[in-house]
Amino acid sequence: MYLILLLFLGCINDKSTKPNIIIIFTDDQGYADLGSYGAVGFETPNIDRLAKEGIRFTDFQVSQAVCSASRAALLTGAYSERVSVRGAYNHTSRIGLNPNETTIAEILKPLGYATSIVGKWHLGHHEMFLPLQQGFDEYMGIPYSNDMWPVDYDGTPIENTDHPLSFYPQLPFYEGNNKVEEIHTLSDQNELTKRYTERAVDFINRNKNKPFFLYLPHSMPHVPLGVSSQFKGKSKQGMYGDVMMEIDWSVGQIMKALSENNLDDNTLVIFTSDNGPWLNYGNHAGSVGNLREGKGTMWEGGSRVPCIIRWPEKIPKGLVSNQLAATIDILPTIAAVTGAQLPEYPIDGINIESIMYGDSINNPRKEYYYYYSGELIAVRSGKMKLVFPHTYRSYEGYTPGSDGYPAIYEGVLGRYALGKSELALYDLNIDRSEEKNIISQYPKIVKQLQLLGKKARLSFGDKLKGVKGKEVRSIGQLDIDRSKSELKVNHIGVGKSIKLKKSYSAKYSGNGNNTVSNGMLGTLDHNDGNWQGYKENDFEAVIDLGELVNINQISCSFLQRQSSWIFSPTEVNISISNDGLLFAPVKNFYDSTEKNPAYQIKTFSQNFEKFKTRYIKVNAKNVKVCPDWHPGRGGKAWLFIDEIVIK
Ligand SMILES: [Ca+2]
Ligand SMILES: [Ca+2]
Repeated sequence: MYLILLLFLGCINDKSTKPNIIIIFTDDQGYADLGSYGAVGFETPNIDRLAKEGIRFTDFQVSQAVCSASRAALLTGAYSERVSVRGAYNHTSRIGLNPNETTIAEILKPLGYATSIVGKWHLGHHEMFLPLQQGFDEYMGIPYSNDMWPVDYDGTPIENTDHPLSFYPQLPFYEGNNKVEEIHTLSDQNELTKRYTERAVDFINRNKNKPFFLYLPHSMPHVPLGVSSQFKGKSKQGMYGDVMMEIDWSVGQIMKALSENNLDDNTLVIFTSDNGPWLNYGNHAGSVGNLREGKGTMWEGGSRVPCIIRWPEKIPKGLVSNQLAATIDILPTIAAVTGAQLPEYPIDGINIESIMYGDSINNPRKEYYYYYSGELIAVRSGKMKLVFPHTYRSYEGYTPGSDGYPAIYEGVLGRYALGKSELALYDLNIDRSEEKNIISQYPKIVKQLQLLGKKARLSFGDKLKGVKGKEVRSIGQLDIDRSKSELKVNHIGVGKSIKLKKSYSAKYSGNGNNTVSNGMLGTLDHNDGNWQGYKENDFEAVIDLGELVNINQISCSFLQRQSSWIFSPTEVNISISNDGLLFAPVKNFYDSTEKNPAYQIKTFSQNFEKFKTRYIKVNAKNVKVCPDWHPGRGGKAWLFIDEIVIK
């Protein structure tokens, strides 16, 4: 009886002590933009209090220094590359975090947690990708970034359709699965932090009697900055400081709500940022302190963010950890402290409870991969970071913008300089600024890190080396994709010799020279390795069948994915020859380049009766530059081909 009672009590106890979880995720906030991390010109007393009463990390990493990718990693506990989320989605995106992926909200739901997201989602804005389909009970906020709207940098609404920003529709604001409002002006943006905060506090009050998970990805301090009248002009730094002070106020309101509901001790609060500051906005961007570069790069200024975790019941006060840890570690750590099941499919995060409780010597995380948009930029082992040769967006050597405007570089508003890095080794213990390349001093470590790079590439691939990863899972697609069984086609041209007139891009090389005669078709994903990309160039290939062969069909297919600047051809010409010298045209297709956000594979196919030939030439015309209605107007356009099928 006693034992049964104990078990029974144990059960009750377990349920009542499941900690509440709150993740506050700021947007584009720099490493040094909190009092406890050295902020200059403004104060953040409420967030500093979290640090004093919990643990503060000094070497905390995001998976990729850009919005969508970073959020995918936080919510799934997997490297962004594993779940194929890259870059920052906008209203034209036809993809999203795959609904099959398991988020933090979804591991907590079976334990009876109430779950809410308040703020910016950015993992796909079509209904199948929205938070309610990823484990959240409620959602209020914007689906992508607050600068994706038809408003000029000075706040003037854009009516002139020639303006590049007129590409965007009005910024939608969602409640659940529905758009309920639009954000039209800077004064609308001024209210966002306050509105999010009120909703977050309301959620806490409504759910004080059961465990809850609150995910609060603020829209701020991402440009265009917005701050309520209560904080306007309050900081010495200017508008950015004002915005940070309001975010700090917001944290104070949340802590107040916890304490008023007696939830203070049993709530685990995490405060961190999605990536480093967008430095070309100058005084409207944050600060990296002494770190190198910022958002959009995997130098520490882009990837390293502040992170504070407070949980009075378990975490000792005032800890500072210099251990390597990352946003991907949050999911497994939450799973460990709540007893939640880990996702069914492999993830990359590690339970860092031991660090959280004060172990400053042992680190369960030994290594880390720095990826950016499919490129393996660097690898870490302990404090050693090996950076691979790559080019990157650089903020150095030119004057940043100011007061809401980005920098002008080479006469173009918002353009970045191009940085170039050689193979370099940095010891982040003594050189956080990544200034001293010490590669020649540590050949053994370099060798070891090169092996780690190999391991990373095997798992997640590397566009810099043209390698495909074995562990990559597919992105969620709105459009119907080719099924796997359709991808392999057997036809007469497979393995036959092929001559290409113009060279394909090294970045989208497919399977090299024989890509269009290897019997493999592509999917809607332009990164799947089966597509060959031509930048500005036309495509022209001659296939030699080796002898005169009877054929009855020639077809070829091209990808249309306009949001990635990939357009189907304006013209496809097929001609044939018996000697390889004199070609006779057999079919010309003409196609227009209409605005079409759908991802499509366009096939051009011609049938023949009793027809013999040895050489087949296919020429496809690239649209060359993005049309006027496209955001990349005037920029070099892509043509993607996967196969010339001969039957
Ligand atoms: Ca961001
Ligand atoms: Ca192929």
